[in-house]
Amino acid sequence: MVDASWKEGDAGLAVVLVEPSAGSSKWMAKRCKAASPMEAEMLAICWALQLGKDLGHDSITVLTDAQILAKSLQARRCPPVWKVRPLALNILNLCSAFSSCNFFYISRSDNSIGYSIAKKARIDGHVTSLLFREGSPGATATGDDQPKLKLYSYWRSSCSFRVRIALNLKGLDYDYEAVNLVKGEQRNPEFLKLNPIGYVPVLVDGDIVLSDSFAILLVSCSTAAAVCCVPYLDEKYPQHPLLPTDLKRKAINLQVANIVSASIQPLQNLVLLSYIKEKFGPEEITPWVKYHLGNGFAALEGLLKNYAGRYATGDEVFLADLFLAPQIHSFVTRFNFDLSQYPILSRLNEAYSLLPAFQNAMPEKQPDYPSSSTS
Ligand SMILES: N[C@@H](CCC(=O)N[C@@H](CS)C(=O)NCC(=O)O)C(=O)O
Repeated sequence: MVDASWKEGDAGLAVVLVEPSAGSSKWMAKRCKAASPMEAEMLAICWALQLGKDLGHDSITVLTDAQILAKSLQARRCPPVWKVRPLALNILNLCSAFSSCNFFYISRSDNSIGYSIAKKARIDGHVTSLLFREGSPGATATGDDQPKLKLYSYWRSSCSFRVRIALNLKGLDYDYEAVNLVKGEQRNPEFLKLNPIGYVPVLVDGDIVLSDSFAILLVSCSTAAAVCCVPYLDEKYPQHPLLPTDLKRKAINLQVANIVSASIQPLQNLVLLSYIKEKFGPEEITPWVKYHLGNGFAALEGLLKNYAGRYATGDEVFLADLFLAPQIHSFVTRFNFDLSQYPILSRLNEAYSLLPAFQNAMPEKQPDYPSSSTS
């Protein structure tokens, strides 16, 4: 599978080499110059053919989302754009190295991994080594030879909910390890070894233990560019990037995420509410939560006025949405507050409810969701 991302002369090329007999795939990406999107796509095709040839393959099938290109090359014709004729001849020449060489069209949505990798390569020239993987090419793969991800989670935890959405968006399979916060399992010595502060979520990825949703979603800083903070999951699993490339939108995503995770969620955390209940009485909980969540929601509503599209910062799902959906869900279902005074947040909530990655991350869908809602 090949794809290319192009903007103003810069291109990112991606090749996902699938070897069905070995049941494995290799993902590669690089940045280069190209005069047009079509030229970029053709450079990606050339690269794939060259790789196939170097690896000694006898037959090859190239899947591209450039429909006209696939059709022309399959018919061994040059595409109807004279500027790319030399490249087309190069491709057709490379074809003759194989006993069978086919070109087929693949839809953009079926080629989403290739697109994400190519886009990342265009923006971040250092991605080549990061993106070399082996394993199944499917969007769900973490790699055949890698241990499955394990997520320590609690059904109602909004911080775990954020990570569940991200894993679903990236199509990453994981084992769900329930930690019952109401029973105090987060303070078991075994769990404290994973996260000394006794909070979920914790994500175990091979020998890496990430015990904070921020660590999982945000803090791995790329050495490639000082300005670019690449989320851990994006760096390791580039499909469906969590941050936009546009600097302003990226900043807004980080701002929303930080408002939710630093200035709203901690004020509703179980450990704090238990403390308030014990020190000041149970009747103090609702006014406390209402006051602080109200402040936070008003700020978010104002902030998003200038950015929201179908989702928080435009028409694509990004980090801000991963933090907003769980926070809104707990506002409505855990505390039974009225969301209608926040029209943008209400609309976003509706939009999230239609997305499978969000639906499947919902508290009600988790294996530890209690059959009676007493927990
Ligand atoms: N900054 C942490 C906060 C984690 C957190 O507060 N987790 C809550 C659930 S959303 C928790 O485990 N609370 C346990 C308790 O209050 O005892 C993160 O983003 O992961």
